[in-house]
Amino acid sequence: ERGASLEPSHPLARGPVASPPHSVDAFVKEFLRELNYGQGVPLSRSSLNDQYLALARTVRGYLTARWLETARKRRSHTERAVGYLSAEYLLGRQLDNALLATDLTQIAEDALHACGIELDALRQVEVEPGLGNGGLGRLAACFIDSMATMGAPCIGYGLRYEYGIFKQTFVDGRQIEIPDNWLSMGDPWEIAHPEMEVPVHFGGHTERYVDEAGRDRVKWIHGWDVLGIRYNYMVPGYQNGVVNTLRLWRARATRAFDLDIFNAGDYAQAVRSQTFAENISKVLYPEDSTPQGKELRLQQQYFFVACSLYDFIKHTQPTDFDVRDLPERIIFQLNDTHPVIAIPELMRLLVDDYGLEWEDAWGITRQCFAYTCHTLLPEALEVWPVSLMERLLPRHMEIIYRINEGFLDEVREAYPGDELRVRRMSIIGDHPERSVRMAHLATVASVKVNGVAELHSQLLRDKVLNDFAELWPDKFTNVTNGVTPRRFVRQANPYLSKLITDTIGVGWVANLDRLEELEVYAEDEDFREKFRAVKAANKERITRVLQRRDGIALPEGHLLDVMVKRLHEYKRQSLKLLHIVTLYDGIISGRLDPASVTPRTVVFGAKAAPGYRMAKETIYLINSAATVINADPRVEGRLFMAFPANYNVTLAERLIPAADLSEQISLAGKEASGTGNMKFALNGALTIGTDDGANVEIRRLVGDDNFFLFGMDEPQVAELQARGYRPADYYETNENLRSAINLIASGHFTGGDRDAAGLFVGDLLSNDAFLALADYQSYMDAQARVEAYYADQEAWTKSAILNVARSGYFSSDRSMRDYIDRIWHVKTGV
Ligand code: CJB
Repeated sequence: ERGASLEPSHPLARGPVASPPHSVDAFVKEFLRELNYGQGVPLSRSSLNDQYLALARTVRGYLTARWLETARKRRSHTERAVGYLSAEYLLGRQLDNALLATDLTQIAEDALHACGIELDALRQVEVEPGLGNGGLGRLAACFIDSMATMGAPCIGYGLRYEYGIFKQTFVDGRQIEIPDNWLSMGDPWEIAHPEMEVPVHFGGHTERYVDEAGRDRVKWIHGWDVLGIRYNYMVPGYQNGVVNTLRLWRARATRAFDLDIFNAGDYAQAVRSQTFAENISKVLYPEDSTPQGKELRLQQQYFFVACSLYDFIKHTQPTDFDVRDLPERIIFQLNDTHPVIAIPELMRLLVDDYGLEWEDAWGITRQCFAYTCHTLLPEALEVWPVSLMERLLPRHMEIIYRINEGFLDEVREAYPGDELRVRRMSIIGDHPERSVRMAHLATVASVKVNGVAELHSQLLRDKVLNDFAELWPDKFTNVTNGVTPRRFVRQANPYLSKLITDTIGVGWVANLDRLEELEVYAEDEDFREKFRAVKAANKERITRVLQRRDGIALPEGHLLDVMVKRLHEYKRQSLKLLHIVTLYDGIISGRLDPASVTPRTVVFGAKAAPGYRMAKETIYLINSAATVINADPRVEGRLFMAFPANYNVTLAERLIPAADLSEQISLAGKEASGTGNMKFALNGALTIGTDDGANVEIRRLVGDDNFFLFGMDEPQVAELQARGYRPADYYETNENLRSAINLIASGHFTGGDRDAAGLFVGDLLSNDAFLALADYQSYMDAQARVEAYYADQEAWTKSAILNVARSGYFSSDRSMRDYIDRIWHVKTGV
């Protein structure tokens, strides 16, 4: 019998078909179907990878039903959405998050058990997609999670790098980078659409012409093209039935390249030019907070942004959509300057392709973007040489010039005769070469410009973008960063989660302010004991993880002191090293009785940009010091250093819940926010930190008694630098400091090789751009306060509980609420 044909209006054709039922039996059936028909193996012959892929696809099936349903609902209304434009998404593993979002964790565990498989074994198979460098990329991942959980319309746009952030290993203590071939076993979470090709153009030149209506127009005669291929990822909200989209682009050569190959005499050369096009989405640039100014990087930026704007207009809007309505439909959030080339791209689309008048197009464009700045380091603000722009994107360069003309007219009108100011504010800079200042372009075109913590936003207004804040005071705002409590508490810390849920109910996972209900339990002895048991269990867990993963044997019963973040001079891993070396030096020189030292394990995790020499030297010195200190019997086991290689999201999820002490020791005025600091506080670590970034807000909320503050504040730093900073002054006058530096310089940690420590020591003594020596004594004093406080476990535990109870503010749900209220004005609840 033949089935009835499905008209497009037929309910089954309009889909989605119902989600599979939430039962162990149904899950087993789906899983076996994926294994048999998807992987093509029976259970009895399946590999771990087969099982993982089948499991992931099973869970994806449950998500897909919700995803289609979310899309269906959204199609029927025309409300504004957020287009989050980010060159990085540091997602972390997907499986657990998807299980939690769909409330399938227990069912999956039971179902797999029935098949003789342990869920935990399959969890380990997943390779995390490392499509980001650090804080900025992880923030993007937290934000899209929160938008889905709030039921807010948001589509994330980015790049599907074939190679993510490099894998770090150590050879003789030195960092070696290994390519991260994360797709080699297949990615079950992506849905590819090779048929969805978006053309992207580069190079060539422009020509003027007069159109039928007699108007002057510009045509871009392209030099070469690539195609953008769409890859969708589902972004599930937490148990609310909403699934949003993350859309990442992959570059593919056009058929013109294929044809070239066919016609070319030089087959090999022709294939090479195909590779050239596909290189665009090949690899994530591993520099963090320091732009590299490489041509391929600009190609990446333009590529993903051009694909995304085209996709939004052509593929997500009705066919009769009028581009003049764009501001009602979309707000593009620029995650730092990486996607800022979207501004001239939208102008180009509106003026050249849709034939709008310049002023109309500019009026629209100025409503469609908002810009987040993530730095205060002036050298970290991206600039692109005009010569490169002209070669790669000639039409965009013209558009930027014209935007700049109009903008500088505005400046001249507001400040007649102030040509110095005009030059400072210009989108085009002249030194050291003529270049486009992407942060200026972003600021000019955006509805709002925000920093990522209160102090950072204030310094943006007062310093980095001061001229702009004077001209447009209302444009500037703050949105303090946040982290998703689903991944970083609920998943990462199941023991603490259970304790919290048993105590105040489960509502906190989607409403983190409710953690304040824990406040009263800080005074409850029984609760404190349970809280300590959670910490102890998390320490046991990280001990197992580090043993298995790195062969590191953590000692028992130590204060666990953790510094994990990218290796950067401004973050001052050097200062942490000086602290440990000072303790060690004190012990071996007999000035410090080892019995008086609090047993402490210091864990570092940090990747250095491959070309960042000082950062790599610091890694080498930390590893060298670890080898020597850990092996020295004079220490009597009271100091231990661990530096597991390849710190990533997966390790963070294991390590942070076990920490007692969180190291947030950047020079005041340099760390825009920090988000690791929030994760530690939420998991009950106390912070030792400077008055920098979001530390300021953490300290205000958790209270001075529950935070170890040290170091100069930003005005003091500015003052010292204005006076003239001489690190040698501190070396000469501080005996412990001098002795510690001398020990490093003597080659004690580097097998007698003085040169091996030379760069590090030389820089500290003659330059020390981030004032580590100036903050040294204050840091040592604060560490002494840590030791004294830790000796009173009841007091320490109270403080740790209060850190958890008072950190609900740092949920990325709250950050999203702030963006929505102050910048995006989109509706939530679908
Ligand atoms: N950040 O991770 C990066 N990469 C950059 O290129 C610039 C800044 C970091 O962004 C985080 C999220 O806003 C901040 O918390 C962090 O302070 C900042 O360094």
